[in-house]
Amino acid sequence: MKINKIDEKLLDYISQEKTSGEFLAKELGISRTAVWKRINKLKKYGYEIESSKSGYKLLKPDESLLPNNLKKILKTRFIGKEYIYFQEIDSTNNYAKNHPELKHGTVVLAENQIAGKGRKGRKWVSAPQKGLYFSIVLHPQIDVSQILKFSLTFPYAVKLALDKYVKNDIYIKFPNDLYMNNKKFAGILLESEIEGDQLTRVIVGIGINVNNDPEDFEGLEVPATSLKIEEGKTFNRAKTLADILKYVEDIYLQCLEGHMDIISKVNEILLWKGKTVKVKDNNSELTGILIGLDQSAGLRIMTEDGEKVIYSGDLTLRTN
Ligand code: BT5
Repeated sequence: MKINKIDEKLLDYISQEKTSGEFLAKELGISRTAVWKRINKLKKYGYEIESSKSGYKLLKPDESLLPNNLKKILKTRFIGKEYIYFQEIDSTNNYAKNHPELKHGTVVLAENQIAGKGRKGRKWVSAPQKGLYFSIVLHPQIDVSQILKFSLTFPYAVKLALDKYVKNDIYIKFPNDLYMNNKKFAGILLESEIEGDQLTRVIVGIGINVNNDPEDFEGLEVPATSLKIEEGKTFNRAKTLADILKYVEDIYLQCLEGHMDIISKVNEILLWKGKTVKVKDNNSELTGILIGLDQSAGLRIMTEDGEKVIYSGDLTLRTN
């Protein structure tokens, strides 16, 4: 469900001060009962709204991911200038894919995804109102051969943005998951459109467990965690999102202009370097010591048969 303009206006009023139902009804051109119904709907979606005889007041307004709040704190030039906000959707990546008209830099965000996607048809579990689930639409015009290197921009930018707020070290698991204390707290799904040998449109889907609780990960096959669980505090999601978008923009531009050696940067924080890992890709599997990234962002693995470089696959730590 998309929060419509009337909901947004209503939230804008009650985020500033306690506002009477009568005033809201007049300003929004709806009845007082309709105001009350909308307030109840918003409460159901997780907004903390204080209601009393004298009116309504939104609690913690600076933490809301609503467009009016994000715009106040966003410091980017083009990423997030167009911002589409959903209370609930199937998948923000699907929405972006199905809307080719979306401009370069558009961000699509949802408080809840009922069919959040991972890679290879896997699922991304999106606990409502607790994480950050969004897609960035980019029109990069780069050579297809650069995709893997280009894809490192996003986990690296997320790591740098979060480093300011966290005590734990953040690692990147090839190709672009984010880990803390050997547990996954964020995943990235890139969906690309290619014309000739040019990458013309990329949808960068980013899912981050921010204030998620342990029970939100029940049934997952990988050890999962959230920033709140590892850091023992609740995060302001709006501020976190604004910072991430700023870092994504900066690193994206630096990489495109050739001012950053993203491969070396990621190499420094690559998860499981020096450890024995298993890499599974479709029907093949190999085991060896993870050496690091090569110049094309492929993963170097020292196997019993010598060094191999892989460009895709799922990594696990060999435990025996
Ligand atoms: C990913 O895939 O990690 C990419 C996830 C991208 C999610 C974002 S949310 C916004 C945008 N819209 C979408 O529909 N998707 C993107 P992959 O590497 O294939 O990992 C998927 C696996 O991670 C699953 O099979 C689970 O084992 C695990 N998983 C699922 N939900 C998780 C969560 N919330 N936290 C940690 N692990 C999770």
